[in-house]
Amino acid sequence: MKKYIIGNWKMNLDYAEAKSLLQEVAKAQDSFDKTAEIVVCPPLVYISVFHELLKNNEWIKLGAQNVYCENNGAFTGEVSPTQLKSMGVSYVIIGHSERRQYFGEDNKMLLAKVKAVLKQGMTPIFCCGEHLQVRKSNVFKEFVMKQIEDVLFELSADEMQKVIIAYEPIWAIGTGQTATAAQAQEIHALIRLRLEKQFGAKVSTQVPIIYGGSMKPDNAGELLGQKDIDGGLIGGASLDAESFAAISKVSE
Ligand code: 3PY
Repeated sequence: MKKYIIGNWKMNLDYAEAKSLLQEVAKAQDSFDKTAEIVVCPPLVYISVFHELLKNNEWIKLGAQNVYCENNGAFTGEVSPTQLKSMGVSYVIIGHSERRQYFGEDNKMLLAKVKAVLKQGMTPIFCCGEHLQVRKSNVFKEFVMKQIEDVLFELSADEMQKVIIAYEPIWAIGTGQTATAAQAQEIHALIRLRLEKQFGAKVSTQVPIIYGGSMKPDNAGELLGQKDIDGGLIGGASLDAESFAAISKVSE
């Protein structure tokens, strides 16, 4: 399966900085793995300008960090799937731990978002992962599986095979601490097994399961070398074109 190298810029960079980073990434094409799917997810406010800037660029795909579940209506401040679609967005991050934690997004809302994004032919990147306390309590496997079951097991097999799953242990986000390759692989393999039981072998082998949480050039090789790790959702390191490219290269 092809590797997915997805940059989550979060709420960083002013317009001049964001534009210049996108231009640096675009100029560095030769430094990226040509076989990988390269996606940038800038703050929503820059999506329309990025759509224009990427008009003649076929290898950088545009992603959004969030979306609402309705296509239009009185939802002040929200952005809809059809609006994103009309701006050339192909991927949408859904249920990042920061959205669950700070904006109270629950499973019911996340399922509605996943379905709304699929309906527009875009790819949801569904995030799951456990807090440090949960990891320490030793029920972390059940915890992550429940996040997946409560949302993704409501989908049909046909819908499921169009989703990307991102496993992001919360204790490794923005902390500089990364899950070891073995810790990440253990959960990725378990997710794949649960997908197989629920949707069958064909779907389970088709769904990319990517890792997020302080992925950097110096740990990416080991993580991406694992059998069930199909790419990275990259935070801080995606804010530097060279590091972002280097992460893609180690997966070549
Ligand atoms: C991180 O690596 O910090 C992320 O949260 C990526 O989404």
